[in-house]
Amino acid sequence: MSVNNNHIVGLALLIILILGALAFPSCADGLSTGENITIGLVAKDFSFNVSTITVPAGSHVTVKFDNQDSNVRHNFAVYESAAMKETIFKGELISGPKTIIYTFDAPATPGTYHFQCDPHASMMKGQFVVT
Ligand SMILES: [Cu+2]
Repeated sequence: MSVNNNHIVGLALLIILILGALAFPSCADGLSTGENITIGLVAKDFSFNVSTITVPAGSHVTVKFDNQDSNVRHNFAVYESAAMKETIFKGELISGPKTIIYTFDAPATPGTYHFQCDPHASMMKGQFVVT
């Protein structure tokens, strides 16, 4: 009795390819190969819960933003610096208490950028570090 080994090997390779595709889904835009990063960010009493956010260059960033201030509009926005000459991401303002999911791609160039809440930039700000 003979077993078709080539068929078994082919099937095993196919399974490996499928598992690989599931483990490393392609990015939505189909262009970047950046990894996915999820960050939890809380706004409370006109303050963010973190002062530094660090992400890999070119990563797909998901920010789960939790605005806990009742009837206060906050957002999360990233700029090249506090001068705000270049906008990297500008999240929609939401009035608390509410959560929202923001998604954007981190800059491809490593460096120290700036994040803030636009209406309260003097109080709600930090470093957005790209490595
Ligand atoms: Cu704010």
